[in-house]
Amino acid sequence: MPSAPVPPPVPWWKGAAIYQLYVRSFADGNGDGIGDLAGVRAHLPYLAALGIDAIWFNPWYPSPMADAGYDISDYRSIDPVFGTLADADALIAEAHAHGIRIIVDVVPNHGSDQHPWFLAALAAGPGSAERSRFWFRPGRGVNGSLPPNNWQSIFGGPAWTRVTEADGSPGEWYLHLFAPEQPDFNWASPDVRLEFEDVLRFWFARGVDGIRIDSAALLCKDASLPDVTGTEPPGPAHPYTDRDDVHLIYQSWRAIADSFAGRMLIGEIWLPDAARLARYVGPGELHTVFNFPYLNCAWDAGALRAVIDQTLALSSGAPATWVLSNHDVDRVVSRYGRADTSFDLERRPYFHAFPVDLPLGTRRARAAALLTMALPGSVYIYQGEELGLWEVQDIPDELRQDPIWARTHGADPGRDGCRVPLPWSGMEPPFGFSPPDAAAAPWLPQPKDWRDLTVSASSGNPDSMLTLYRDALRIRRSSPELGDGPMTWQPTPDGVLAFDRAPLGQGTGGLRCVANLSAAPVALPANAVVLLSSGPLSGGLLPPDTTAWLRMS
Ligand code: TEU
Ligand code: CA
Repeated sequence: MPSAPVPPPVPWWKGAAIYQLYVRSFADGNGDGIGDLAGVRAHLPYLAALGIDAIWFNPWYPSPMADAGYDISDYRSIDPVFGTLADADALIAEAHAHGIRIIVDVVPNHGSDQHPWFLAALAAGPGSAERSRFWFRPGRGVNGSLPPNNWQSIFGGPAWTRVTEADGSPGEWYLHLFAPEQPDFNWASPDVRLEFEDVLRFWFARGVDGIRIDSAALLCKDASLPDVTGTEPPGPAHPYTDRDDVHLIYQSWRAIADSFAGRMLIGEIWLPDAARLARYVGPGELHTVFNFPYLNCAWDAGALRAVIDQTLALSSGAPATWVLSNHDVDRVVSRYGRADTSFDLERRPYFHAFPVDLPLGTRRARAAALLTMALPGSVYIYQGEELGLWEVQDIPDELRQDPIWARTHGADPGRDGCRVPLPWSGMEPPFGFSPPDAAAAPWLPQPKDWRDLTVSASSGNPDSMLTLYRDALRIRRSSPELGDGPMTWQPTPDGVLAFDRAPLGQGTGGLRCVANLSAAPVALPANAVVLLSSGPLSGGLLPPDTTAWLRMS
């Protein structure tokens, strides 16, 4: 008798809850004021108890830290400030023992100006093979004193910096879409392609379960380096964003990932056009991409529903990802406490000009957390979101670290406000981030008022954000309806979102999520048991800015 066919295993990332861990700001093991791998290892039980399935680490490689580690000088090691490769190996093994998978950040668009290839390119001079791995060009104008074209750095200022040649003369210019310390690699160079394929294999062989690809739509450039007019849409005609040839790179990366079992590729791609975004998760390419339209969306039922529908329609079989926050954007409790609750990282000063109503923002962030964790697919949680940390907008100028601040001459405050070290315990800074005998203060100052948001203060508190995240993640893990699978919208009054999650093939019913974004309380269905709600019900009604998870009978 033939046995019943065994269904193929569901890939682990399809419904995973993934914790984004920004190492510099997570926990400092050795007291130098900077988070490190020892600090992460000491707190793995915290992450296991939180109920996450995987950790994505922001770059942990050797780096001069001109852009907090996104300027990498060695893609196969660990920065000494964070630890050693042996620490990383131990951390990967310990995380796996907790059932937690590991995703690492790979930055292929650019390296560090201290990367051996860039130093070799400087030394070798114009026309050399070493320079062909980057974008070196003579300048325009008299004596080549003007940049080769009009491209601007995403961090402000020109995207070109002039070098001094070995003989001391003013020389060629090199391209950097970000800071000058981050020269762009030339992806037309076979050396570059082979190098990164090898970097992928290096980390997969060490047991890493996934790769987050930084600035993934920017790698390929029009080799004629034309001026931009600012009207080119991302795509084949754009000189450097979302060009067609970038897909060939990810097809070969996918083949490498598939040659190891169960490894995942996620792209960081900021594209306004959902159809172009969807191409990256087409057949034979990336497994998932970050859902930035969802992150940028206002706290508005109609707008959110449109983004959710668009996300699910365009994922072409790839699991959706849901992300409220990351290390580049304002913290969610601050965003939702402003009169404009949308976000756009290119207009940060506009958003920072609004006053923040923190209690309102926190109530909405709680509701958004339950809405997000109920949607079909995987969810990303940026460290500190589970504590309800706010954007620190009043960091003294002289302590700001983000190159965006300096390169825009203070016009854009940059991203330091979402990168402030986590508060773990105690009544005053460093709130257990560093050991008691620490030699240095945390690398960014923590607000005194975070004493109420520490992990210790939150742990015993039934009303804390941490308790909500722990409860939600526990229910999400133990409910087959949640994570990957279908969803069905339910009819609702204006400003209310409601949908059912049911296990595949079982129709509707099961678990219902109701989010009230309207100004009036709404009734909940009679045939429901409330499993969890982001705030107290009042007289059996769901108040404004509150979400509930219901078990339907
Ligand atoms: O961010 C990429 C980035 O800055 C995008 O937001 C950019 O605005 C977009 O690609 C423009 O089209 C990543 C990292 O997340 C960030 O922390 C780094 O600073 C940056 O790359 C450079 O590595
Ligand atoms: Ca440290």
